[in-house]
Amino acid sequence: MWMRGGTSKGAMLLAEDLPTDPAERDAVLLRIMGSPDPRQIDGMGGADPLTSKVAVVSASTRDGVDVDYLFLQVFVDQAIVSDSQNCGNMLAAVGPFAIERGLVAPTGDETRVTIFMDNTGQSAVATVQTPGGTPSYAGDARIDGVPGTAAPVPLQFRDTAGSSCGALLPTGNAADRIDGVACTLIDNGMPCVVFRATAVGVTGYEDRDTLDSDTALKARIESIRLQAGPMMNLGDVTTKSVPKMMLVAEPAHGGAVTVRSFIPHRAHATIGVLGAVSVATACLIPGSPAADVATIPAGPRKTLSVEHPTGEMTCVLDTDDDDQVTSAALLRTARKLMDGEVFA
Ligand code: NQM
Repeated sequence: MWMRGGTSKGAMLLAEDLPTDPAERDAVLLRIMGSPDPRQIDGMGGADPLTSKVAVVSASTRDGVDVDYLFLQVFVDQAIVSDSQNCGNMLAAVGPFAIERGLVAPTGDETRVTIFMDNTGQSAVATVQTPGGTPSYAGDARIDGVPGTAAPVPLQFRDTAGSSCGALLPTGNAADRIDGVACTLIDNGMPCVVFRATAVGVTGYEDRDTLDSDTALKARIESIRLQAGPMMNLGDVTTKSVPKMMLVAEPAHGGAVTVRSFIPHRAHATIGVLGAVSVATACLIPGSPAADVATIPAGPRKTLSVEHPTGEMTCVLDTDDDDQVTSAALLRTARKLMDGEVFA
């Protein structure tokens, strides 16, 4: 099944339909997407990392969990399939897909689907609209980066701190200096390097194409990324899609913070879900470059509007008495686009 999940799009596959050997599986996925090729002309991929994504789903044997979800990023112009990151946008499609394929039985007008995210070992809960016992994709929810409206798919995350890096702040510091740039190395569901856009010579308000065509900027960001990887317990990240690079600036439209992200070699059209949670969390850490530019609401439940190139993403963060983030919630939508047979 081909689905849009949030502001991403890709293949939704049952684990049982793929080879069990990872090398064989990856070869099949490269063929399906048409990689490596900048145009992905011989496959289904959309010549963009945001439309070259795969969700592998299976019924779960874990207590309290409905389905297991493995996210795979198929690189566009390299023969790489990476499981080094999670994807909260494609996650929005997993609940409806699991119901469509009969892995989860609908429970009235709404069905809560608990999803184990294999890449990082945490669970998320997606609430799917199921009037009449089937997923409904039509509705009034609007998310920036997607035209029109659709049925809401709220996502809730818990215990995402240190998902891939072992700790929220893998170096223990609010800020580290790499190539002279103050950076927060953080992982609240997505390993991210957060630094001021002005520290690398841009404003943070540029559009995607302007950032994507700036090869000198990209080289500077990649140098920081390659040094940050081992500091974040990620090892050599040359062929990995993490950490994501997050350029922050003061909010421009009444939100909490402005972000331009690199994922990691292309600029993002919007922002990743867990990427946004990680940046929003960085905004709450005194002494971080994000806290320097952010406007933070008071109170234990913080609604942070993260501004991105085509709008904003609202993250609702719950914090404890020490201002530590304990859970995060976001609104996404998803849509079934095609169900059929793909030829590898
Ligand atoms: O951060 C793109 C996306 C993502 C990831 C990326 C995502 C997340 O927008 O949870 O959703 O960062 O590669 O799909």
